[in-house]
Amino acid sequence: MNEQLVSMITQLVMEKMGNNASEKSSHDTAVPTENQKETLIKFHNTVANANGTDEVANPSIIEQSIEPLIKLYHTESSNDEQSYYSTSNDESTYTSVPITEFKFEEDKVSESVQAAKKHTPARIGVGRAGTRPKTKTWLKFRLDHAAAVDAVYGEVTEELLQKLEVFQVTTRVSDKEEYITRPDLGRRLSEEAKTLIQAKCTKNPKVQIIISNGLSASAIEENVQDVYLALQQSLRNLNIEIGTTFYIDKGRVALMDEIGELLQAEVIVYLIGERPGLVSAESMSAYICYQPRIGTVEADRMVVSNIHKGGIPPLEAGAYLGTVVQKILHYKASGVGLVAKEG
Ligand code: B12
Repeated sequence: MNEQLVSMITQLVMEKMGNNASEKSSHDTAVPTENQKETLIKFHNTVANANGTDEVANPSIIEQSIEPLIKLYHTESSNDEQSYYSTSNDESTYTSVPITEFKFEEDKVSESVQAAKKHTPARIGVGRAGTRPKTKTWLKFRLDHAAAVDAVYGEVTEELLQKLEVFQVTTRVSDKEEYITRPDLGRRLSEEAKTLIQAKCTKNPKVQIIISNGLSASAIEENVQDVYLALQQSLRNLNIEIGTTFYIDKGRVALMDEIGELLQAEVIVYLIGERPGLVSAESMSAYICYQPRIGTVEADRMVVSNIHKGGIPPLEAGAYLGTVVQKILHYKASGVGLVAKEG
């Protein structure tokens, strides 16, 4: 439905509600002939019919027995402009209604809020309609929320894993509900995973790269190819040897400790989907740790977060991660330990 028509309908209904139907406008002259008419919309008085009974429950009865309150016709005028005409059951003549273009009311925000809006995609200064959010704000919120749910419940495709040439392992989590409610199970490998990793991976790697959907499969789908490619190139340029990369379904960050223990990796770079917010559902993080082992404290981990096209560009992030790994290997520490050693 176009905006002009919405505006027209709104105006007609408001006139009817205000009993202004008899007030004719200056456009009241044009009366469409029968062959010009194409009934677009009929408005019935569904609150109460002539007998005072409510017939909303059965629209077919309304259709057959009661004249609509307003009928709206569409005609093409000679200069190809759209025109709409209305008739109503309490008037004997056709009435054309002046068409004014519909526009959303501009948001009135102070200069300081306008300045702040330039620096953040956060929902600030979005106005309100009475006590509620405006329709466009509400629809955007619903869209972003739906994208967040899709990201959490979605899966990384087989096709992507094949392109990355990685094999897949599982954690102790059986499904998404359990993944969300039992983070501890996402921090432990399944027995099959341990066997597979030991069979397929190079032991004692300088750098072990691992990938997991975590809390956003969309983040991995969108970013991992570019980040992985740039990270591999960066590490190769720095002559840092990479182990055998693999993919973990439903992993949590601290799972890197068990993997570090199993493979005796010097550094682990863990590419994982971030919990989606309502700004981006496609944001990926890289968690890095020097010699992660069972019992590693959180302070020894580092994170490069917000990797997506609206944040840190994936290629840039990959290249940067290589230099972080180099520094970690040099100082033999990560996180707070690295900061302390760097001085
Ligand atoms: C959820 C969350 C938390 C939760 C984690 C609890 C949990 N069990 O989920 C809580 C509230 C505890 C938390 C704490 C902190 N967080 Co936090 N957190 C996040 C958030 C919103 C999502 C993380 C996520 O999706 N992880 C992926 C899932 C799959 O991982 P997970 O295994 O379920 O959870 C682990 C990680 O989330 C990790 N983690 C969470 N935050 C941080 C921060 C750092 C520096 C590290 C190394 C790890 C880490 O700890 C969890 C348990 O192992 C991110 C925002 C983002 N855009 O990523 C910020 C974010 C990662 N956190 C941040 C910060 C600064 C912190 C704190 C240092 C705050 C503080 N001053 O205390 C602490 C550090 C905690 C730590 N583990 O070392 C920053 C990191 C900035 C940076 N680039 O260094 C982020 C990016 C937020 C931001 N925009 O500022 N965080």
